[in-house]
Amino acid sequence: NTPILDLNVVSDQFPKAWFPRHISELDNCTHLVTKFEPELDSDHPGFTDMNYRARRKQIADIAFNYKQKHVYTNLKVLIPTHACREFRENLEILEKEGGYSEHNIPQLDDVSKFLKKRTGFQLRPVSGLLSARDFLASLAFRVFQCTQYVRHGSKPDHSPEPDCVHELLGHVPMLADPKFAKFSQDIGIATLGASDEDIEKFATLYWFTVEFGLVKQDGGIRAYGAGVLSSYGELKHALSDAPKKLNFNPDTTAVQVYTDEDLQPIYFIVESFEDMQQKMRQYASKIKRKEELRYDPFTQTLQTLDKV
Ligand code: NLE
Ligand code: FE2
Repeated sequence: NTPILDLNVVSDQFPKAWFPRHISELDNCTHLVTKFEPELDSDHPGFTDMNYRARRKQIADIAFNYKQKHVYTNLKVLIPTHACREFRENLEILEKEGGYSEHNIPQLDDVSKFLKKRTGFQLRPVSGLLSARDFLASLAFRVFQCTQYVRHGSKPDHSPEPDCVHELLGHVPMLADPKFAKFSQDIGIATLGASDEDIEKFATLYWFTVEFGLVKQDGGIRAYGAGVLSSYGELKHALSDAPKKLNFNPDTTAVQVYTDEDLQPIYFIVESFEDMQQKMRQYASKIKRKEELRYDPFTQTLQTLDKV
């Protein structure tokens, strides 16, 4: 009789059968031996030095909260049932060719080259939150401005501000879709030279589509907005019964008040990407502007179209 070895059962024969088998599993190896710490040991030279102890604690927290794969593996569980088709397909390609995996945060430049080949979009590093006018203007050139830092390790499932998780897992897969890339660029072009009031409306439309949009697909509702797709908490919330869901209509969506601090209380659903694109085009054509613009990819220039 050969005994069956179950690695998860702690027996006398195999007292600690589990051990890390991949570098990422070191996330589970965070048990500390508290012996010589300044907080606990009165003989420690730093015991009475409160500044030193506070600094030690800060440094220890960073190490403790370091999670290599938490966000990626959790999101991957929801994606099959919660993300739209275009997102799922492109994430798969990014895993094959773009260096995406739970063990690796790819470099901006590599992802930018990947996107450039697929849809002509390129990523550009940005130091913080840009004004809506500047951010949207860059889309006109198929340039997407990306933050570099990562969210704090103590709150991995939702971040109110963009970070590299949001850019890479939320935006990039959608920007790899040709139709969605065109849609994004069209919003950008529509904002050029617009009044502050119109910029505000376009920024709101962008918010409720590219950032937090939901789409009808395969008989259900799926997420395509990057702010939803990069947040485990928000992705669950968005498709639950908790928030209000309204039909996308540029005229009303453009003036909907929104919060950028927490989970969204309201989402807008589009019938399809084609429908969304067409409605946006109609909306943009009603905006007063001095000139009609077209982007020329050969020279990377915006050209004025002569009015007929
Ligand atoms: N809520 C998103 C996330 O946690 O990834 C970020 C939204 C940025 C607009
Ligand atoms: Fe975003």
